[in-house]
Parts: sequence; structure tokens; C-alpha cells
Amino acid sequence: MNGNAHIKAVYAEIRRRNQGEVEFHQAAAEVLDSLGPALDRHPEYAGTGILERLCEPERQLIFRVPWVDDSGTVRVNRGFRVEFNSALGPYKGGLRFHPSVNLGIVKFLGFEQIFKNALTGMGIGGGKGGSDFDPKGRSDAEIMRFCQSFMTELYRHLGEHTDVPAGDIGVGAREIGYLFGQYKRITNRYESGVLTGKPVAWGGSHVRTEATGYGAVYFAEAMLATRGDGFHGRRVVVSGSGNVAVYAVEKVHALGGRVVACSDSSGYVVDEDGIDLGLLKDVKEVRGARISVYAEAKPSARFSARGTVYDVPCDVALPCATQNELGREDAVALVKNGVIAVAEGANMPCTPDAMAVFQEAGVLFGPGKAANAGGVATSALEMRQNAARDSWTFEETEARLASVMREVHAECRATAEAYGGNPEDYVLGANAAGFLRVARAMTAQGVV
Ligand code: NDP
Ligand code: 2IT
Repeated sequence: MNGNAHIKAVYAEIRRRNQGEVEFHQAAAEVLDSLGPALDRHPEYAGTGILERLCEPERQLIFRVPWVDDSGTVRVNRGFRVEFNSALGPYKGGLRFHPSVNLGIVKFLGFEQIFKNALTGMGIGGGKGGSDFDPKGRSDAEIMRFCQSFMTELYRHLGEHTDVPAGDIGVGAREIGYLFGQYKRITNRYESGVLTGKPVAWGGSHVRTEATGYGAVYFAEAMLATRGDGFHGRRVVVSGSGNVAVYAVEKVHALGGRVVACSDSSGYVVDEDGIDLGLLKDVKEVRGARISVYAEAKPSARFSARGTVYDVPCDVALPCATQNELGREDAVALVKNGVIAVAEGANMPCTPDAMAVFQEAGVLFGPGKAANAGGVATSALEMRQNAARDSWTFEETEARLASVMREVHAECRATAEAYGGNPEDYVLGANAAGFLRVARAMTAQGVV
């Protein structure tokens, strides 16, 4: 842990008070590590307990989620919502349904979300939630009953001015539909802005589905442009094959790049002809199959269950699956193979060791808080449309997303330069810029 004695003491207290929550410790360390220069430059934040208050969630909810499976067996999962910080607006952040979900993971995600949301400049606070429910292999009716039970507890904590969830791993438009239906039934209110990621047909925003993947590619494009480069003719590797990954592939291809590999939790596929997006969507979104099915259907592709997708040589890597999926060895392999840019579509996919390898090698590195902010930014655009009872076209919404990503990129660079001297230190830039916006609001609002 770098930084002054105050920062070190705050980090020690995080570890003492949140024992065993290793992902939360990791996310907090990364942010705190960046804040020395900002705190030195702004003595007005000393003595207001800013760091101590930022690192303690405003509210943490843990609840039982009982439901009945198709065979009549009662199942019990655990639900979470961590309402981390509301200085800039209502709590905002996704829900994750995955068997690995625990309080530490929800807290790391909620903590990241505070700074990410601040960077978008769109008046949203930070929160995150989810459950250790595993949707894999569950019928549609089981998913619906689970979502209804989850919302039967969570509804009392939500509201368009209070807390606005959306999707994340394992939660897409179908789940948002079931969650919204139950919220509406319990509250007797058609409160469109209480959830984002709704289908376009009943209150959703164009581009929300594509936004995180598109946004990560826009961010990488902006980084490349600073070196007079771009995606055209570049080999790209994307990890994952879910919502973020699929639309990252789509945008890379639209910009003239070629995605040669992608993955899921069972392994990865390499397709030197370039990933066929129609086939990928059919395999993952329609059939819900394993990624090996892609290789079975395409002669130019091969599947590997061993090694990682980062063994495939590329110019640009876009990790879009999950936390800590890209470790030191992966980073070393990428650098050896000549990678020039890495942008995190997922939340915290690179370990601290891997980030250090990229930074030492001079690789352009876009941290998730900045690079994947397009998803939540478009959620905020959905909230605006809901509040105005309006609906914008795909083109208009995408233009706004592109402009937010350009602004986030510029803000990270400018802050990195002002506080550390190196405009390419996007990690410092994202953390310090997000922090300063939240700290200003928290100070103005007093000790609450
Ligand atoms: P999806 O559920 O749509 O897809 C997740 C993908 O990641 C799947 O291919 C999945 O493979 C893979 N994956 C998940 N867990 C693991 C694991 N433990 N090991 C290996 N692979 C894994 O989720 P999203 O695409 O929405 O989310 C991906 C990442 O992006 C997450 O980190 C999320 O927090 C982040 N994010 C998402 C946003 C959004 O708007 N959806 C916004 C900003 C960030 P498999 O199917 O085999 O499990
Ligand atoms: O990690 C994220 O930013 C998300 N899962 C999206 C959150 C949102 O509210 O759209």
C-alpha cells in the first residue's frame, strides 16, 4: 500500500473490519493507492473523514431468498444489496446472479461503482447487489420465481430517486422484466425509472444492451488515437462471451479490427477468420450453449479447454468476463506477444500484478471504472428518458454514449497529468477524478 500514514490507516481498518472480503480489500487498495496526490493537493478534505466515510457503505442489506424449483423442492439463496454512496445521486449499479457471489464481491463491485458513476458525470451514486443463485440449467419458470422472491424483499429499498438496479453477470433483459413485474405488482406503481436495462418495447433505452461492450471499444479507440493508432487491421482478443463481450466484438469489427478469440468459463475458441458474430450470438444468446459449440460449427475455429485466451497473440486485449481472470502470467504472455492496449470491459479483471506488468511495459491500460462506464452511463440515459417519458433513436443514444466515453477518457488523462505527471496513467486518472467529484459533494453535504 502506497500513500501517507492516513491512507495506510484507512486501509488497515478496511481489512480489520471486513475480514476475508479479499476482493473488497483489492478494490479499495487500488483506489487508495492513487489518492495520495489528490489528498495532498486538497487539504480541505483532511479532517472531514472523507476516506473513512467513502470506504464504509451507507447501508448493507442481506436477505433470504426462498423459492420452489420445478420438482417442488424448496431452495434457499442469499440476496445482497450494498448501497455504498449517494452523494451524487440515487444508488445505481447492477445485480449479479452467480454462485460465487458473496458480500465481499458485492462490496468490491459497489465500491468500484461509486467512482465509475462519478466519472460519467451523470448524477448517480454507487451500489451493487445480487445473489449466489446459479441460473445455469434453470428453467424460465424457475428464473421467474427466483426473481419474484428476490424482489419481494428488495422492493422496499428501491425507487427511482432511491436505488436503481440493473443487470450484471447472469442478469439480462429477461430477469429485469420479471423483477420489474414483481415491483409493479407490490407497489402498484408503473415506475419505469426504478430499474434499467428494460427492453426497448416498454421503457428501455436503445443501445443499453450494446453499451458496455461498445463503450469499452470506444475507450480503447480513444487511447489508441493518442498514439496515432486505431483498430483498423488490428488483432483483438476478447474474454468472455456474454453481454459485454459480444458487443465489444461487434464494435471492434465495425471499426475494422479482427477479433480472433473469445471464451467462456469452459475454455476459449480461436478463429483466425475473425469471430463470426451471428454464430456467436446464436450459440450464446439463443442456444445458451458452451463456447465449444462455436468451434464445432465452424471449420476455421478451434476450441481449447487448457491455457487461457490470453495465450493467443493480439494487438489489443479486452477482458470482458469477470474479476481476476487475467493474472501476471497472462500479462507477461500478452506483452511478449506485442500487445499495445488493454481495456477492461469487466470489473477488475486484471490482478494488481498484471496491471503492474502492463504499466511497466508501457501498454495503454484502461481500467474498468473508466473503460466499462458506458453501460451505467447508458442506464443513466435510460433514466433520463423515463423521467421525461421520452424515447430517443438508436443513433442519438449511441452518439451520446460515444460522447460520454470521449469525455471520460479526456478526464482520466487530464487528471492523471495534473496529479501524477503522466497522462497515460489512466488508473491514477480514473481513481483521482472519480474521487474528487464524490469528495466535493460529500464535503458540501456535511457529515452524513
Ligand atoms: P454475462 O453473464 O452476460 O457474461 C459473463 C461472461 O463471463 C460469460 O461468458 C461467462 O462464462 C464468463 N464468466 C463469468 N464468470 C466467469 C468465471 N468465474 N470464470 C470464467 N468466465 C466467467 O455478464 P456480463 O457480460 O454482463 O458481465 C461481464 C463483466 O462485465 C462482469 O465483470 C460485469 O461486472 C462487467 N460489467 C457488466 C456491465 C453490463 O452492463 N452488463 C457493465 C459494466 C461492467 P459462462 O457463461 O461460462 O459462465
Ligand atoms: O458494472 C456495471 O457498471 C454494471 N453492471 C451496470 C450498472 C448499471 O446500473 O447499468
